[in-house]
Amino acid sequence: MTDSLNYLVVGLGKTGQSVLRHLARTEQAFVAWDTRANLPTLSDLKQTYPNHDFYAGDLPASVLASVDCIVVSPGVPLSHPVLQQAQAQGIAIIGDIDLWRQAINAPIVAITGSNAKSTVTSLVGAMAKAAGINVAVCGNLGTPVLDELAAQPDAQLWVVELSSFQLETTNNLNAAVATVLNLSEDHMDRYDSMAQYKAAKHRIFAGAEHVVVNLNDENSRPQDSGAKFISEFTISAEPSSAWRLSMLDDQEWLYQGRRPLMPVADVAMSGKQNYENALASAALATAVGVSVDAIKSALRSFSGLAHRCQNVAQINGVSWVNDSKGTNVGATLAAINGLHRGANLILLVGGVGKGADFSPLAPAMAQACKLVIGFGRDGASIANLAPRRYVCETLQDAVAYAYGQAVSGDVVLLSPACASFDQFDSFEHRGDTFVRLVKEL
Ligand code: UMA
Ligand code: ADP
Repeated sequence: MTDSLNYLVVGLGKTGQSVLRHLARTEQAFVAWDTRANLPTLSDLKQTYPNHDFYAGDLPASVLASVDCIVVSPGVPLSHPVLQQAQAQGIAIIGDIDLWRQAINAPIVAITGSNAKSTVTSLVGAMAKAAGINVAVCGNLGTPVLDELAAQPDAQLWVVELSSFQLETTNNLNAAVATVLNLSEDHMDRYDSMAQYKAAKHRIFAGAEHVVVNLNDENSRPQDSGAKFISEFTISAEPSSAWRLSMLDDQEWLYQGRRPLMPVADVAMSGKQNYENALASAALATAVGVSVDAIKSALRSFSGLAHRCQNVAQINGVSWVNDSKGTNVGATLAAINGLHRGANLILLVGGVGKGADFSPLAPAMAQACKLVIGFGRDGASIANLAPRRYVCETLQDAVAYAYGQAVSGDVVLLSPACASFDQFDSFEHRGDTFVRLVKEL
């Protein structure tokens, strides 16, 4: 069926290609454009969609005249002059999330935040699965929502990770439950201010029936949400109405309000940041009717995602931890605070800093790190904030130096506070390289 709009799909990576497949499946008219002149997939795409026009590099000025709606990929900034021109002409600009939203009826658990999105999304998915719900888990963490829609047209529940980039082009999500888990500086090469970044994140609350709020981060609370229900979580013991952490018989427990759920010792993930993630996930899952038994069962078995504070080896009493997904200051702070025992960390930092202010790391590095090793493009800018430091070129140099300095009881932590693209394809590539280098020691 066609709604007789003529679409322009902008950006032809994972998202753009999922949009092409969706528009082709639903027999809609489209043309497509990637601003990269030497797009390697161009000839394959033209072959797959022979009846559609594709443009790479500059977009001919005449194209916009015949377009009704633009579907923009998250990596393409809305400040691009062609998109600005389209906006001025009154052409609708949306993202893949809006197309998917129009096509589904099942309830949505919508998750954003600067950190912990992927962990919480996967964990809520595991909780729903444990409850026997046919759940689709997708979005920024990997599978584009429209590809998941094709794979799981009958999903009973959607658990979706949304980035600020995706939310910029998302209108009226109307989630069953939505959360901004936390907010700390990230993507400052795309946003003019924290206020602008926060405003993008808070679009997740539009039309939400229930919101889940982090009491330890005021930026998590919607300003004027019309939500019917609010649940709150905290890593403190108070208030007693919240999802919280509190002591019971000399053990720390997860609580749902006044009701003790389980001791943290039974949670498969470790570290305080992950107990916080457990509470947020439990609150979200409860909001869509997942049972306490299913929640507890998932918490006992879900051991976390790769590249997030993952133990990779124990060599001569030294622990080696891969937190390659620590791509901003907030994540690296959480990793330092979650792992140090006194000043026993050797921290490996650096890569592409995305315009961030690294100074909030200085006190934690001074207190918790016996040594900070900087590598890559912005490694020196971070390491220079630490009293004990070493600066080198590559991750390989950093691992070799750390090996020479570490003694039993130390933790060597790769949590770079930066994106990886100066020296690696992705955070996974960086983390896998670290694991390989450590195994070779
Ligand atoms: N492109 C242009 N013009 C531009 C910028 C990019 O044409 O100005 C083109 C590129 O040439 C390329 C394509 O757009 O061909 C890439 O599109 P994209 O950058 O939007 O990336 P996708 O491959 O579509 O992947 C996106 C998310 N990437 C980004 O937001 C940058 C993926 O999140 C997400 O998993 C995927 O959609 C599925 O939803 C990655 C990410 O880094 C993991 N996200 C950021 C984060 O988590 O911090 C937001
Ligand atoms: P995202 O998808 O938001 O990037 P991930 O679950 O992939 O989130 O984790 C990203 C980084 O955040 C990792 O370095 C992880 O160790 C760190 N992290 C995990 N939980 C928290 C938390 N509750 N607060 C801050 N950082 C966290």
